[in-house]
Formats: sequence, C-alpha cells, structure tokens
Amino acid sequence: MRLFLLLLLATPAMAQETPLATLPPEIAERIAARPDRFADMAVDLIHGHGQGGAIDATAIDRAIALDRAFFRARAIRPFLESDLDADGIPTAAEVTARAATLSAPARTRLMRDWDAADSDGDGSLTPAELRAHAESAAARAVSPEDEGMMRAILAFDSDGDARITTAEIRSATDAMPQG
Ligand SMILES: [Ca+2]
Ligand SMILES: [Ca+2]
Repeated sequence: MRLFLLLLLATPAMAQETPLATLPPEIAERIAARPDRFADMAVDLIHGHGQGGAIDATAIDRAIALDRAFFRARAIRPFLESDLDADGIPTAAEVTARAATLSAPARTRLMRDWDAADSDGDGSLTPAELRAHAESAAARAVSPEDEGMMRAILAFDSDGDARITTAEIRSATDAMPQG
C-alpha cells in the first residue's frame, strides 16, 4: 500500500499523460481499441448535453438518466396504447385487441413483449410488472459498459477544472495509437 502511494507520488506526469490508467481495465481496453470511436461518442455527448463546448459529471449523469428514461418510456408505450379502459392495467384481452390492428411484425413484437412483461402469467400487467419491464428494457439498451464509457469522459479532464472540453478529448485520443 505504502509502495503503491509512493509510486503514485513519484509519477504525476505519467498519470496525467494516461487518463486510461485511472479507468476500469475493460473500459480502458475498449477506448484503446478504438480511440476515434470513443472521441466521437464523447464529443457528441458534450455537444448534446454539455454547455459551451464542455461537460461535467452532473451533465453526464443527466444524459445517462435521460437515455434510460427514453428506453423505459419506449418499452411501455405499446402497453399504454393497449390499456383500453384506462385503468392502468393492460390485460391480455386488451393487448390482443390492439395487436389485431398491427402489421404482422409489430404484432409479433407486441405479443413477445407481452409474454416477457407478464412475468406471473396471470393475463394482466400490474404497475410493478410494467415498471420491471421498463427497467429491463433500459438496462438492455444502456448497458453498464455503455455507462462506463460515458463516465470515462471524466478521466480526460487534463486541466482539472471538472469540465471536460472537446479539445481535452481530442488531444488525448489523438495521442493514442489508432487501432
Ligand atoms: Ca401479471
Ligand atoms: Ca477541463
């Protein structure tokens, strides 16, 4: 432990030059494999969710939460559209009525999602089942690895002002060997 601390103190310049060293290995490897792809993702996130060409930890958290909310809403929308009596609980009969108005591929998708969402198989979707279905769709769409890649942007704050600029991203990733 003491040796580790001494090593850290002895190599500040090196630590500064390699933001990847501070990241979980699987994230660092993914960035090192395609630095250009990581830079494109980071710059898009900065433009989309940052301010004045820079982004901070709060804005990255918000971007991840917005992504998750989008996929949760998308997953439950077909069931809300099936809730014909508006009691908040889509039933098998209601979903079947909705399914009959759809194209074959959309019908297949709706019924497959229905089977997955009605986890106790009782023919109705409780709010808890709807929420669980929404959460699992969000988890599939935004994986822990995707989240890790977005949060990895924070490691590229070379001037330490807690805001990461597109220039900080580009100068670090341009210096990496391109895969
Ligand atoms: Ca159920
Ligand atoms: Ca900065």
